[in-house]
Amino acid sequence: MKIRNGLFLVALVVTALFLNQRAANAAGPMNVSTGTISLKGTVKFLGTVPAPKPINMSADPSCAKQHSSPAMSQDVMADAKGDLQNVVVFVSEGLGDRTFDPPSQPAVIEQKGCLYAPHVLAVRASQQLEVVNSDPTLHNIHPLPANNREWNKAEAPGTTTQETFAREEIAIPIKCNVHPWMRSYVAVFNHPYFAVTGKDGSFELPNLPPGTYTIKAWHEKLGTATQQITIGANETKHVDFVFKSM
Ligand SMILES: [Cu+2]
Repeated sequence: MKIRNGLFLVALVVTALFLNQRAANAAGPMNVSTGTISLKGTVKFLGTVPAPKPINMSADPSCAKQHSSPAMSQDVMADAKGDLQNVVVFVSEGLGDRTFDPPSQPAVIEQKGCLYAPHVLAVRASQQLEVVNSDPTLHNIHPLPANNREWNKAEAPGTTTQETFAREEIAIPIKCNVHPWMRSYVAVFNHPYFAVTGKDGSFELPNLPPGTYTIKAWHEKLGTATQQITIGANETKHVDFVFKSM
C-alpha cells in the first residue's frame, strides 16, 4: 500500500510538471502576440519650433571639412508636427526596493563630425560606456556630473575608451574641451525602465511590473514633465507629454 501511495504521488508530480510545462509553453507565445509594452506614448512640442542654428566649426578645419553643409544645433529637435526628439522618458518612482543587474553589453557614444552621436544617451548605472572617436582629430570627453565622479579624457583619432557612472543622474552634461560647441547629455538609471524619444517623438517602456508609477519626461532645454499612471497585469497604457517653449 505504501509503495502504491508512493507511485501515486510520483504520478501526481509528473502530471503537475507536465501541466506546468504546458502552461509555460502557452504563456510564451501569448506574451509575444499580445506584446509586452506596458507604457507607450509620444512627446510633443507645442508652439513654433525654434529654428536650428548653424554651428561654426571654423576653429578646427578638420571638423568643418566633414560637413558638406553646416551642422545644425541640436538643443530643440522637433519636426513640423511638433514630434520632439531627445526626450528621456523614465520611471522616477514606484519600483520600490527592486534591484536590477546592469546589462553586460556596453552603451556607445560616438564623436563623429565633431558632434556627439547620439546627442542624448541613456545608460544604466555601472554599465560600460564606450566612447568612440571616429574623427581624424583629437577630442576630449569631459562629463560634468552632480552625483557621479567627474572624469576627463583626451581621445586620439580613431581610438575608443571605456568608463562608467556609478549612480543615477538625469542627466549629465558632456563637453569636449577642444571643441566648445560639442555637447551631449547622458542620463544614468539604476533600473531598465527608460527610453529616449526618436524622430517621431514616440517612446515605449516594456515589461513594467503592475503598479503605480511616477513617469517623468526630461528635456535638456524645456525642463521636466511629470505624470502618474497605474498599470495592471498585461495592460498597455498610453501617456503623452507636451512641452512648451520656456
Ligand atoms: Cu572635440
